[in-house]
Order: sequence, then C-alpha cells, then structure tokens
Amino acid sequence: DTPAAAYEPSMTTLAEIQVELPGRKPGDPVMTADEFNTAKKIYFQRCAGCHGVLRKGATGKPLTPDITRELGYDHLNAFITYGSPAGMPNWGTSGELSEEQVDLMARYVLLEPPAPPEFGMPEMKDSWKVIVAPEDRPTQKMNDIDITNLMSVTLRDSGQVALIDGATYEIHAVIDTGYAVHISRLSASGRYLFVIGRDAKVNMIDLWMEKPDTVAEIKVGSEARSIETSKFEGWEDKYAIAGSYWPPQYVIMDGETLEPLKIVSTRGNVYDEQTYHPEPRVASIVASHYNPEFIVNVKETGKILLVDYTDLKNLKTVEIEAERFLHDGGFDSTHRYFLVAANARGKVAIVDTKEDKLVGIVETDGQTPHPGRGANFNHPVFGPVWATSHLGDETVALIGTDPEGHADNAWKLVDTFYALGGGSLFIKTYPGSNHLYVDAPLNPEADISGSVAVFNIDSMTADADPEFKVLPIVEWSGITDGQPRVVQPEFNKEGTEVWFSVWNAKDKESAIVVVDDKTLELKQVIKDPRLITPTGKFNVTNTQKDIY
Ligand code: DHE
Repeated sequence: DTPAAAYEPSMTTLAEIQVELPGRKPGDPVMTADEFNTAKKIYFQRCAGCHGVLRKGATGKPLTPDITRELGYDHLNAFITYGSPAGMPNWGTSGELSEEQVDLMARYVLLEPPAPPEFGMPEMKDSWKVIVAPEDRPTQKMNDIDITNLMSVTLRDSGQVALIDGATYEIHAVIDTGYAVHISRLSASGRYLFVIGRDAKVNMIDLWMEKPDTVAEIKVGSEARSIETSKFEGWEDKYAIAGSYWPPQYVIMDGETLEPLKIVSTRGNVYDEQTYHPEPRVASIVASHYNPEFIVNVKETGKILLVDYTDLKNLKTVEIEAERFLHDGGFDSTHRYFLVAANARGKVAIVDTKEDKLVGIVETDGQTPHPGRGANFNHPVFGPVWATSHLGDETVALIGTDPEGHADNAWKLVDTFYALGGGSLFIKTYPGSNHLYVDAPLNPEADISGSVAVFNIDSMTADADPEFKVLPIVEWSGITDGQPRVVQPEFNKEGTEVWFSVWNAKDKESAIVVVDDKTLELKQVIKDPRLITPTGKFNVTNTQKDIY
C-alpha cells in the first residue's frame, strides 16, 4: 500500500458526510411561498442586523432551527411581540409589526435560514455608476451653504438623507440613497459625503455642487453598515472603504469615483476557538490618523484588522485578536487609541493605532455596551475618560484613556453609574461641554424612550453616582401620535447645540429637537413633511475630524 492509500479508510470525504435532505422536514410550519418571501424580507430588514443572515447570533441570540424549535412557536411569538429588557425590541406592542407579521416571523424562524447569493467584483461593477465624472465637477464650492456645519440626517424608511443647515435649520437638500442609511462619513477634505444604506448601496455626495448631490454610487453587497475614507496625511480623499454584513467582506474603492479596487473576504476562524465561521460580518470601520490604515472590526471572529492602504497589490494587514462580537466604537480624545465594544461579550477592546497593537480589553460591568462612537471628557477625578452606555441595562461605563497623565486609570473601568433605563444606543458630549447626554430609544417604556438623561460633568465624583436631569424630548417636539423614540445626540460644529432625532413610524410625524447645551433649554423643533423616520445625524466637521 502507498502511504496515501493507507490513510484512505479513516478519511471522511465530503461525499460520505451525512447531510439532511433539503426541503420540508417533519414539524416544519406550513408556509406558502408568498409568506416565506414576505417573512424573508422582514427578517433581512429588521432582524438580520442583530441575529445574522445565517442566524448564528451576535448582538441578538442565535436563532438556528435547533434552538427555535426548542423554544417553540408560542415563546417566539411572545418574545417578538413584547421584546425584552436585554435589547430585543417590542416589535408587536410598538406597532412596528402587525399581529399577522409577528405570527409570520415566529413561524419563519422555525425554518432553516436561506443563504443569499455572493456579491463580488462583477456584481459591484454592474451596480457602479459615475454620475458626474471628476473632471466635470466644480473646481470650487458653488453654493453659499456653510458645508462645514451641515448635518447629514438619515431618513431611514424613505431611503434618503437630508442635508440640514446647522445654523439656520434649513433643509438644503433631500437626496435619494439606499434603504435605511446607517452612517454618513466625510472625506478628509470635507468635500465629499459618503453614506451607506442597510442594502449596501453607497452614495458619494459632492457638497461643492450648487445643490449638493450624488456624483457616484455603487452596491457593495446585500447588507452593510459601515463606510469610511482615507484620512492619513498624503492620502486624503484617495480611498473609500465599505464593510458589509453580507457577503462578509470589505471593499476598498477609489475615493473620487467609487470604482471598486479590492475586495477582501472576512470569512475565517474565530480568534480564540480557531473554528471556522461562515459569516464574520464587518462592523465599524474608522480611518487611522497615525498610519495609512483602515481599522476594520470583524464581528463574529473577534478580529480587528489594521489594513494598510499604501499598496493594494501587496496588501499588509495587522490582525489583532480582540474579542468576539465587535460592533461600534470610536477614538479617545487624542485620536491615538480606538475603543470598540465587543457588545455581546460585555467588553471594550482598545487598540493603539500608532503602535498597531492591542493595549487592553475592559469589562464594562454592564450588559451589551453600545457606544456609537462614544463620548470623551475630562472627569474631575479620573482625568480623560471615554464613555459608553448599554443596550441591555441602564448603566454608563467610564474607561480611563490617559496612560501618560493618569497611568493608574488607563484602560480600566474607572466608574459606572445609572442613566434613564435599558435600551440605550448612543452617548455624546463635546470638547468643553459640561454635559453628557445618554439616550434610551429601545426602552419599552414610552416615557423613557422619549427622553434623554443629561449628566453634569463638573459635579462628577469618585464616590457618589452622579444625578441626572431628564429632558422630555418627545414632549418638547409636540408629537402626540405614535410612540416616537429619541435617538442619537449630535452636536453642531461650534458645540453649542445638541440635536436629537424624534424617530416615529414611517406614516407618522417625526422631528428633530435642538437643545441649547449651556441652558439645557429647547432651542428649536425642526419639522417638515420630508423628515420621515430621522435616525442618525452627522455634523460634517465633527465627523470629518472625529470630534465626539
Ligand atoms: Fe446601527 C452605528 C450596526 C441597529 C443607527 N450600527 C452602527 C455601526 C454598526 C451598526 C456596525 C458602526 C458603524 C461604523 O462606525 O462604522 N446597527 C447595527 C446593527 O447590526 C444593528 C444592531 C441591527 C440592525 O439590524 O441594523 C443596528 N442602528 C440600529 C438601529 O436600529 C438604528 C437606531 C437605526 C437604523 O438605522 O436602523 C441604528 N447605528 C445607527 C447610527 C449609528 C450606528 C445612527 C452611528 C452612530 C454614531 O454616532 O456614530
């Protein structure tokens, strides 16, 4: 026998592996093709973000049929209807899904998840359009808008962004985009605004045009959340990068045209178990200020990739073992350190972007940290800190970020205290502001999801939990119809006002409420029939310069 043949009998070949036959299995709920397709659509729009396309779980619990069948239809139906304090939205009682839709979803998750098709270079090229070529674009700013103080506001369900003047509150443009734009990011120069829809459609908007509009667009997959541009000196406006949930990959594109240049799959092994994961989704991406690198956070495998963009042909990547379920995060106030929540692990991983290495992993003592980009401020006792709130409880966690001046506190949890309630998504302050704002949009109580907690930074101590004021933002908006949620504080360019989205259902009135940061008094309610489901707001200067 040759050595190869000797090994044969013990090898299991693919052909021999027992697989279940596709098609209906015993106990499958009855569903028509139409029902299945409707449920599939709802699942991708509402559920896949947390639970994953293949339903292997991340921010939300895994929902593979072995698990859902154990739980059973009644349990699933109740869970979808009422939600949970740990962060599952109350889809039924909030009116976002009808009783029939809840029933449909409870039946749908009992079935095997269908895997969507791949999306590579041919598909990207097919979808790529340069609407105004670089040579046909203005050579100077053609409008009299103060573009440095524009707010790019996601109009989630209408698939648009509104560009609102940060000083006059005038809506300068409403631009069609992909569905449910997740974030807006600026080119290093501040001229181009990039947005990415949940459906992975990227729009590149030229703010210099007489009326700012899309100059290039592309689809980078079927499900996505992140976009960023190269910011390192000498590489300004050169590249854009988009990360997708499905297929799990990132793509580096030309920064002037969105031409796709390089696609890198993130499928691979989980950092600690070293087992293969078929769906390691790309969560947040930021651009390093210290190196020509993108910082790409891969959720399910728990890896932070520092992707050097100086030579795309010979791509160098530092792969940092961090923690599973990396989600959102931001820089410390010096922009040297990047802090990212491994949300379903209750931890924050911290990378030194100058030295390209992990400096710490901090447990936040709360359930599901969810910082957005976080909030940086100078604590009277602990010195410079970065803060996150939590999706699963009412706590706020502070992490020391000053290894030089406050070495004892650096990369440690220095304090936790209570805000309004669970279901918080975002936290915000501004350099020089004395206020820390914490929202709670996913809290099932309308009073809580409709308000915001504000802490006085100067009066924080090491011993007592700081008190907070409650701003009744929904009440101030004057909207009485529906159960709008107050989401994502964002400062104007000067740091004098903070804007909140009053996010109502698609067919109901929404608004943006502007609060004076000094007095905490209502300054303005922005209402307009075009403001449908506003969610994220991104001030051009704050986003361009990572001020938060
Ligand atoms: Fe987000 C940031 C993913 C639900 C509004 N959200 C992010 C980021 C990720 C992410 C990876 C960081 C991007 C970056 O910085 O590059 N979000 C997800 C999800 O997977 C999740 C949990 C479920 C889903 O189905 O999408 C989810 N997010 C939501 C919402 O329900 C929100 C409130 C409205 C919406 O669009 O669906 C929402 N996410 C936002 C906003 C940011 C964000 C406004 C940017 C915050 C910031 O200040 O930077």
